[in-house]
Formats: sequence, C-alpha cells, structure tokens
Amino acid sequence: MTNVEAPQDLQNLFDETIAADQRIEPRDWMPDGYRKTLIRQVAQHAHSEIIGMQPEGNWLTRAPSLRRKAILMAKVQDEAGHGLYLYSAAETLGADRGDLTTKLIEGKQKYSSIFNYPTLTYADVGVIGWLVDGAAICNQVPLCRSSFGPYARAMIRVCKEESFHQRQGFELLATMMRGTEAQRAMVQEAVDRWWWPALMMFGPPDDESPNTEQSMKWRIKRHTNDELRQRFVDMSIPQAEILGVTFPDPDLRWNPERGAHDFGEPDWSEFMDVVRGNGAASVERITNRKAAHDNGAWVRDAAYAFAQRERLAHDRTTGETS
Ligand code: FAQ
Repeated sequence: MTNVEAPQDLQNLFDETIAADQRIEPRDWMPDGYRKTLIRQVAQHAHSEIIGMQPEGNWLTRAPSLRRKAILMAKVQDEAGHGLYLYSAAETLGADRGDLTTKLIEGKQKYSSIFNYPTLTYADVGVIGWLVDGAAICNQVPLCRSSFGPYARAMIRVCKEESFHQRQGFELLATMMRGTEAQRAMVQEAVDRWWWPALMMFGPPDDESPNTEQSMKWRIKRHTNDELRQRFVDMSIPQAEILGVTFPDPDLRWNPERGAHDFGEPDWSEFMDVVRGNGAASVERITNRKAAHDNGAWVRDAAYAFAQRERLAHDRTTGETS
C-alpha cells in the first residue's frame, strides 16, 4: 500500500488523479489553491443561479397566458434548485452556505454580469431562455467533466434542466416571430439588447483571464473563455436564421479559413463596470436578495430550533450526548 502521509505523496496522488482524468472527492487531499478556486467558482455559480431568478421572476405575474406562466414558474424554480445543488457542492469543500450568502449580499463575492441587466419586455423572457441559458449550457456541459466530483455531478442535472430552459425560450420566440409585426420587432429589440451581454457571460478574453491557465491545469475548466464564446457564436447563428432575427454585430461573418465565424469585440469596459456593481439593475438585485434573506430568518431559526429539539430527544432515548 502506498504511504500517502507525507505532503509530497499527497500532492503526487492528487496530480496523478488529475492526470488520469479521475475525480477528486471531498474526502481527498487537495491543494489549498484548488479548494479556494473551486469555492470561488462554485459559489459565484450558485449566486448566479439564485440572483438569476429575479430578471425572469419580474414577469411571472404578467405572463401572457396560463401556459406561459406555468413554464416560467417551472423554469424559475429550477434555477433555485440549481443554486441549492451548487451551495451543497461548495459545502463539501468546507464553505458555509450562510457565510457565502453574506459575502454575496456584502458585495464580496461576484455573480454573473448578465443578471444586472433589466427585463423590459416579455420577449426578454424568450431571449434569456434562448441566449442566456444557451450560453450557460455551452459553458456548463464541459463542467460535467470538471475534476471535482460533486461539482461535475451537479452539472449533469443542471444541464438537462438548462436544455429545457433553452428550448422554451426558443419556442416562445418562434411563436412571437409568427405573430404580428409589433411582436417581431419586440423580439429583435430584445435580441439587440442581450446579444453582447450574453457574449460577456463567458468571462474576459483569455489574455485577461487570470484564473483560466491554472483552472485548466487542474481540469476544473475544460475550455478557455474565448473557446466557449466562439462555440456559442457558431451555434447561435443558424438558430437566429431559423428564427428570422439578426445579431447587432457588423463584423459577424463566416471565416472559411478558420472554419468559424469572426465577430466583433464586446465592450469590455462595460463588462468591468457591471462586474464592479454598476449594472442597470445591480442595486435592485442585491437589495431584493437581502430582503429575501432577511425575510427568511424565521424559517432558519425555526429549522435550527427543530433540529436542536430532535437532537435532545435522540440523546434522551439513546442516553448519548451530542
Ligand atoms: N460575470 O479569470 P476569469 C446561468 C470574473 S449561470 C461576473 O476568466 P474564471 C444559469 C471572475 O469570477 C451563469 N464576473 O475567471 C441561468 C474573476 O473574478 P475573481 C453563471 C465574471 O472563474 C440562466 C474575474 O472575472 N455561470 O446563467 C464573469 O476562470 C438563466 C476574472 O475572470 C457560471 O458561473 C461574468 N460573466 O472564469 C440562471 C459557470 N466572468 O473571482 C438564471 C461557472 C468572469 O477572480 C437564468 N463559472 N468573471 O474576482 C465559470 O465557468 C467561470 O467562473 C467563468 C469565469 C467562465 C464564468
């Protein structure tokens, strides 16, 4: 049996597991940097899912039909579920969910830039499903092969549900595009507003992404930000043609030499500004999240009191003290 007590042995075992494309599990030794990077990424991801309920939640009471309302409610609830899986995955790394929530509310941890834009019309619900969930799938399918077991496994179910989200968005837009001239214009206007923010979801360009190189070595990330952005552009263009909408980018064209579409540069100063908390809806998002957290205090207190009572009852029957 291998002696894995010495730190170098532990490091070697970790390196071998990564090189063999096997999973690191919570019980395994891992370098501090690996744990820290994962907590950062998984927490940001969890926060994004929870904050991401708000833009579409804004339209729940104004959905145009019972069918649309039922679909939208199911989708928004799915996002809550994704947040919970991800907070649980972060907890397997030693993070505390309450602490992560506090960091989000205090602006010490990030969430995806995309959720700082307002949803102005019902077409935004369709465009979020099509483009935002579409971008999320593009980014998250490779994360099903991420080296950390609980994160990778959570992503499998999340991606299945995101696929339904993407389809419902596309179907909503296809329906509107078969409607009136005003509906078609509403869809195009929403696409114009969301296209560039959707491209920014993949993160800064590779040469300005401080975390990519190490995260790729650790196989937390499987592709760079630019690789995934390119994949998203290429897959979105034929879908836009089917819908009959265009993207607001004059530089978008097929490049036969690269076998991929060329496209323009997103406004990275806008991205940085949004990430710093200056997006059009940033203050509203965090204010709402804080209010929901404060309003839920009695539920947490009740759950805690119940758990304590159960523990005492268990100790009395078994004669143990915990
Ligand atoms: N927004 O060095 P990198 C969804 C930060 S879920 C804000 O490239 P990394 C489902 C980054 O954290 C959407 N900040 O970082 C849904 C880092 O800051 P830090 C969320 C961003 O981690 C749909 C700094 O910039 N998905 O949509 C963003 O290697 C519809 C430097 O960047 C995930 O979280 C951004 N867009 O790569 C829900 C997927 N991009 O921490 C509701 C998992 C970068 O050093 C409705 N995450 N930053 O201070 C990832 O794949 C990666 O974390 C990236 C960023 C690719 C997002």
